Amino acid sequence: MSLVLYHCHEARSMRSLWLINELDLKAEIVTLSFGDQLRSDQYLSQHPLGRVPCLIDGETTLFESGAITEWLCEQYDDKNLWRAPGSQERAEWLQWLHYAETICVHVASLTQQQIVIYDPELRSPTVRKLETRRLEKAIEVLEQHLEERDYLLESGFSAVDVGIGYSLHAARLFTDLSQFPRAHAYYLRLAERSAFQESLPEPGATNRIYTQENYWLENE
Ligand SMILES: N[C@@H](CCC(=O)N[C@@H](CS)C(=O)NCC(=O)O)C(=O)O
Repeated sequence: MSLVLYHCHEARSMRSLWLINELDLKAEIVTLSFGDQLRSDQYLSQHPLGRVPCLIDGETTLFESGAITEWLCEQYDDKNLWRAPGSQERAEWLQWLHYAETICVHVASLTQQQIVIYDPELRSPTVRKLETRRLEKAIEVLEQHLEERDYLLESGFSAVDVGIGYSLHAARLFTDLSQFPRAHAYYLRLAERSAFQESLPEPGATNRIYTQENYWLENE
């Protein structure tokens, strides 16, 4: 096995890095800055849009964090993080695998509004409000689901908690997670995992997308 993961601090590639850590896999992690390095010819030859994550596994190159989750589980899971076709929780596992992106599209839009669009004059308070509300509605679904369980699947922690856990990690920058007590407790439970902590940027790391504790307080 020879794995290379292209990563930016706290981008969606954190899902892949966290899962690599959960599975105890050896991988070369190439951390790129969120900017010009994503647009180099070398990187564009791996990922046609110049985004992260991108995983190279021997002869196989994959982008899309959900596909990478599925691939890593399918190839290497020995910790019961996958639910294979035919298993009882397969449909639920697939649903949450992709629901992670339903949450993240709103985070991506808010990141664009509050960070990528540098000139405040060009930002839209209407888009920000709309996307924040849509993000909160998406988290409310988790809040209901977590009523009688600690993890998304009844059988316990699995790779889909990594996908959704990252989405909450990013979402907490744009809305106050404490208004969703169960989802918040779930996030804090996940954030205690050593594999999660090992996928965070080192203290003092540069090239971070997110440099503030949160971006919602400044809008209140
Ligand atoms: N659906 C894709 C989204 C990938 C994506 O948009 N990644 C962002 C970081 S979170 C990125 O690389 N953005 C850089 C850019 O758009 O230039 C996935 O889950 O992998």
